[in-house]
Amino acid sequence: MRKSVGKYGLLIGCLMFGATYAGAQEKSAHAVAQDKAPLAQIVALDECDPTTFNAVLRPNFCLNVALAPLGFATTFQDLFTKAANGTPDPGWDFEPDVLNIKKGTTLVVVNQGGEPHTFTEVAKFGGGFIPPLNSGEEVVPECAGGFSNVAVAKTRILQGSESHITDLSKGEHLFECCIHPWMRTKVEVK
Ligand SMILES: [Cu+2]
Repeated sequence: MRKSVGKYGLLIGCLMFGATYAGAQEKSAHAVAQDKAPLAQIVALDECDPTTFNAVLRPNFCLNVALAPLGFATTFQDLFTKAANGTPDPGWDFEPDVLNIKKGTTLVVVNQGGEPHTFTEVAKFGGGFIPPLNSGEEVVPECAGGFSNVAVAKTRILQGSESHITDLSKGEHLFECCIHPWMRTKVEVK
């Protein structure tokens, strides 16, 4: 009996998650439509496993959006192991990877992952400020110093929040996460 209650609980949990997720999607699409300036959205994603991340970092560092009980999560140790092997976890991602926009468009960067990210403009893609996650790449100057560097801290996007980037000049702009530097997006402004 107890077991079947657990199963139903999980099922209801999934249905509720689906409804909340759909609601959030609808709301952000609505907000985009309402704004007069053209907007383009980039989504930050990750699949952090709350149990292992929070044990190492702090309680509630990784919020459970990855459905860890169903296996859709990467442990803290696995994230580092994959990066060290040169095959960083593809669940940590900015979507889309390439974006073409017209000048005057506002970029809306939404963190739908479970942990903080940065959306930091760099001259050249490279490593972030946590060397074991860099797959051997050098730390890029724009990420150096981590959050003790105000310029880096300003580009941080917490879970469930969004950042707006305006006034991008014509040409190519490269953005990466200074924590998980394989999260990369190229924005072409025409
Ligand atoms: Cu990140």
